[in-house]
Amino acid sequence: MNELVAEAKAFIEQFYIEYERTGLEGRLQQVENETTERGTYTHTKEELVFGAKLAWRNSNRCIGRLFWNSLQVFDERGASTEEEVFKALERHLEFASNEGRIRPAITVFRPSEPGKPDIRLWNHQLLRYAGYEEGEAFIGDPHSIDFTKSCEALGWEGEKTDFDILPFVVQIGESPPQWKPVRKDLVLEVELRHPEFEWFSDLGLKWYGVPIISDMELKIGGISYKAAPFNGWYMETEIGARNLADVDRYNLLPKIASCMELDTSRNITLWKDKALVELNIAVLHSFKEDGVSIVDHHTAAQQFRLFEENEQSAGREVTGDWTWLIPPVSPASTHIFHKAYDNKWKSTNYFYQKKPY
Ligand code: HEM
Ligand code: NRG
Repeated sequence: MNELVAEAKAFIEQFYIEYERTGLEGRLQQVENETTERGTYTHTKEELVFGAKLAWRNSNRCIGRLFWNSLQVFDERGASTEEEVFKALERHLEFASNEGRIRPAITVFRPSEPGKPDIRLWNHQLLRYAGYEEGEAFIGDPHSIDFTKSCEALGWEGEKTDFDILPFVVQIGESPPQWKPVRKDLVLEVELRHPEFEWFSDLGLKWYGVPIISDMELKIGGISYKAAPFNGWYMETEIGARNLADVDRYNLLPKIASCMELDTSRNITLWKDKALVELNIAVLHSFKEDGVSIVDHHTAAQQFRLFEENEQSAGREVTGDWTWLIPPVSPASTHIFHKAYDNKWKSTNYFYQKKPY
């Protein structure tokens, strides 16, 4: 039995067992016949919905998995032109943003099939800030430098602010990639301010509201969906302790510490730690005040504990990647730090894939 048939059968069986469906044998036979004839098989809508949710439940690095079963799945396997893909991305953005009450969602485009060109999204996230190298200095997000160059090569031009939203870039097969600016009315952003430090808003910092990872491959029962952008909401540390703080990202700790008038000449003042905490407070305060969903790392850890309990009750083992699950701020203040996780990877999951550019 070939590998695809084996993976397909294992997935279909899991679906029928978890959903307590009858008719497993017939469906297995169908999948095997179809795969032998065409070299692939087609998921039913229900299998696709379950598969996308299951892939989230199996994401070892995700602390947000308590909500795996409430994922909204948009089936866009019928989209075949770049224009149709752009439209579906806009719909996703609008649905997910929901004026701040963010809804976890995934849009699934057609899978890889023999004889059909793949659909690929070049963006790392549907919303992301451009990055430019200007001699020694950077403008914007250094993480985006390569992709920004690709966009420029395709004819896109940014305003060269620190927060230029990059365009959607879609490629079908070997055709030239097509790009489209993201409609401004669809971009939710939060300007950052601090509940006590009045000077904070003068830093002119902001971040977008919805993280929508668009460069991972969704694999369900051996079928590969290379374009399947998904989103939840942010945990504050992703913005406040990494995106805006990492030395190779926006690198803002020295500036914030100096505005706080901390002694940055000696490590023992813990100026970086103090600046980090205040930056994270500013992120939480601003998102909350604007009514944009966000979770702090303590609440996220509690929710993850509930997920672990739910899984145990259902008789399933929780796999996890400890190095990613612990939050980057005060990790030992969460229960996650104090236990071990099995980092075995289940095969229905979200995977990294080779960049198309
Ligand atoms: C990773 C939180 C929803 C799949 C992560 C990380 C955090 C997180 C903090 C680590 C990111 C990093 O360190 O860069 C959340 C929260 C959610 C959520 C608060 C709110 C609902 C989702 C959804 C999916 C998902 C809806 C998929 C359907 C993943 C995957 C990773 C991840 C695949 C690993 C990404 C990578 O390897 O780069 N999540 N998540 N998460 N999450 Fe979630
Ligand atoms: N750290 C990245 C986003 C990674 C995924 N995080 C989520 N996913 N919250 C960043 O942009 O900071 N999600 O689907 O909600």
